[in-house]
Amino acid sequence: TPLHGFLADLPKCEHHIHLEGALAPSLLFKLAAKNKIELPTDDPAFASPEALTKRYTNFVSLDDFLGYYYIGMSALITHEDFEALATDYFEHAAKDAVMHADVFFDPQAHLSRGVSYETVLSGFTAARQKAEKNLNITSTLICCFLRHLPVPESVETFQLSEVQASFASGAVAGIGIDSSEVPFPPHLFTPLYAEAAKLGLRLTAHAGEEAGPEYIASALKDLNVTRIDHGVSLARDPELMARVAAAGTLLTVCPMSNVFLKCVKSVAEVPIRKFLDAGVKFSLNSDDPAYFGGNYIGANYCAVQEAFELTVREWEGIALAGVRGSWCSDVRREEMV
Ligand code: ES4
Ligand code: ZN
Repeated sequence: TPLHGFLADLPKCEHHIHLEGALAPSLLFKLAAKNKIELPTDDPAFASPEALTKRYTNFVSLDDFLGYYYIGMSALITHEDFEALATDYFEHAAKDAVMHADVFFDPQAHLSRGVSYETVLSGFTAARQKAEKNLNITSTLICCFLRHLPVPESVETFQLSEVQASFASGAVAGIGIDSSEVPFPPHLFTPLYAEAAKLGLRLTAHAGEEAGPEYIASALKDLNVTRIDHGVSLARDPELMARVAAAGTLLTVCPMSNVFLKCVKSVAEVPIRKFLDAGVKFSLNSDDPAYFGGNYIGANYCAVQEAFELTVREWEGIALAGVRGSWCSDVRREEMV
């Protein structure tokens, strides 16, 4: 790629990475063996890490991927498992010159398996502290709620004393919604976001990945989000796109994820040029790098460059929007500009 060295060294902020989506097949098999978790015996994809890696290149949809994503995380049991998972992510991020990452996690997917919130949070927190000290990567946690589960369950999880404590301490800075998008429109989660807003939490939501722009409009109007995760379908509604540009809402775009999950046929179909022309702010992100060909943030930057041949000035604009849109401290932000 032209600009390859420039893009590799460009300081990056990542805003759309599910820590559970950083679980590589090799670590998955290692943890399953250690924890005596039986992986499915009726799916040949689980014959070996190599077979699983190959299966991960053939997802047909978001829901097809999510089936593997939830099986994968069944191997995560102890504090050390969660710490190892997040450390693996931060080590990859360091190689791609990431300075700050706002990272998602899915507590309901662990609580339902009998893994405590304390185990998940303490494992991730240990990895974050080491990443800050050893790799100079700061990070913020975003607690995601699963939209395929009943809304009252998300509110109950949100109200748990240990979850509330993680908000009060600042360990978790914001909330999001993820998992199956259709038929679970954002407005269903209005009660959850109303509670989060009362606590002054940062608000984001996955929208416009498989669903149309009406899901993006609902996330903005009903949930009051300041970010949209994905947002690829925004370009189908120019009037809404102009409103998003005027509001300064950040889209956390994941180009290679969109290709792997068949939301688009190629990275060239992701409306990067339309967003630039309309003045929509966006960042580029890896989403679930271990499931999408081992493509971390740097590979996503390169794929966008190959498809769009952006200028150095355009890349500087993208990098700056990422710093300005990060949910880091203002002290850290000043260090990054
Ligand atoms: C996800 Cl790509 C994507 N979309 C929605 N939910 C998710 N959870 C993990 N990755
Ligand atoms: Zn995502």
